[in-house]
Amino acid sequence: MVTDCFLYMYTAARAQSNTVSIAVCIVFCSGLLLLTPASHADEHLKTAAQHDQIVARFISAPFPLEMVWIPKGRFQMGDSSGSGQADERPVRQVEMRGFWMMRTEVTRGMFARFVEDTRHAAGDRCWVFAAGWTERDGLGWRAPGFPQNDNHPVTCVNWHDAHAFIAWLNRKTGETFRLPSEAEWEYAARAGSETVYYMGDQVAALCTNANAADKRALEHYPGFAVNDCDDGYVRTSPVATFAANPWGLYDIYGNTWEWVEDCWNSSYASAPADGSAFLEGDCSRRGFRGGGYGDIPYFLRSTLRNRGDATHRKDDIGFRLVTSGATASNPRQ
Ligand SMILES: [Ca+2]
Ligand SMILES: [Ca+2]
Repeated sequence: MVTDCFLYMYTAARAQSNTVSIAVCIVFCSGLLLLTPASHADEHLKTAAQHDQIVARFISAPFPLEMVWIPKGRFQMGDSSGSGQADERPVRQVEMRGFWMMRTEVTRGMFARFVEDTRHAAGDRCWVFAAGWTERDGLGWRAPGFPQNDNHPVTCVNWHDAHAFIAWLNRKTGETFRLPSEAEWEYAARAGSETVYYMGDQVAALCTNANAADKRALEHYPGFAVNDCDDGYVRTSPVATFAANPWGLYDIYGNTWEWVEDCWNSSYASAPADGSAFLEGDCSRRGFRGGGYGDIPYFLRSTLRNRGDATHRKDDIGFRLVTSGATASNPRQ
């Protein structure tokens, strides 16, 4: 009830750009939340399955844009299960504020709308995997080298393309969308879990929850140690084809890797503990998280870190957006 209230009232209020309406929405929905039994609210942050998803439709955007509320909390960031790599350590506690996160990756259709408006040049070369990574001419987000429609995640976009998209969308909407910090990404992917994957330590469920390297992917990646199942896709799938994580995020594992804001650091030794991006270190390289359609289960772990040259476009890296701009509108803060 609180979710529906917030969604519809917030959407209507924003449609009118009416601060009084937004204020009424906040007060009314906050009242409903206070009527929610305390025991349920207490367990909200502990038990992912009971997460009361609050969804906002940002109707000022030039395409359907839904974001889910990621609640405030604290978590152990990094290799808490002991199965990771040195760059996932030291494990540290991070205090998180709540924020909104896109339910899906940015789609090719969304990116096309941006390019149509701005004539942004996103290059005509893209890195592809063929017995090792190689940069090929004549490939790009419109044609990454495999079939896509507008509902697939955009690929062959670098970190700067993502920032150009964000600047355009913020101009169009008056919002403050941005890339997630690495801490925000991991916190949202974990959805309260402390296991290797949000659904546990085993990989058996991956074909239900993610488009990654499965038996079908052997067509393109012969010899890989793939998931022992068939998820139906060798390359990208339409977003939200697979089950969402407990906090309502689709394809948080697999489909495409997702750029984060942080500069690359090979350790968490001096990383921020407040959920903000780590903006020191090697800023010519930026992080990306979650694994892609061609990755084996090890690379889909919640804590796995990857990084690349911020100018490189690869056919398995995309992005999704977050915003803290509506934080004050949320009754839980
Ligand atoms: Ca697959
Ligand atoms: Ca993804």
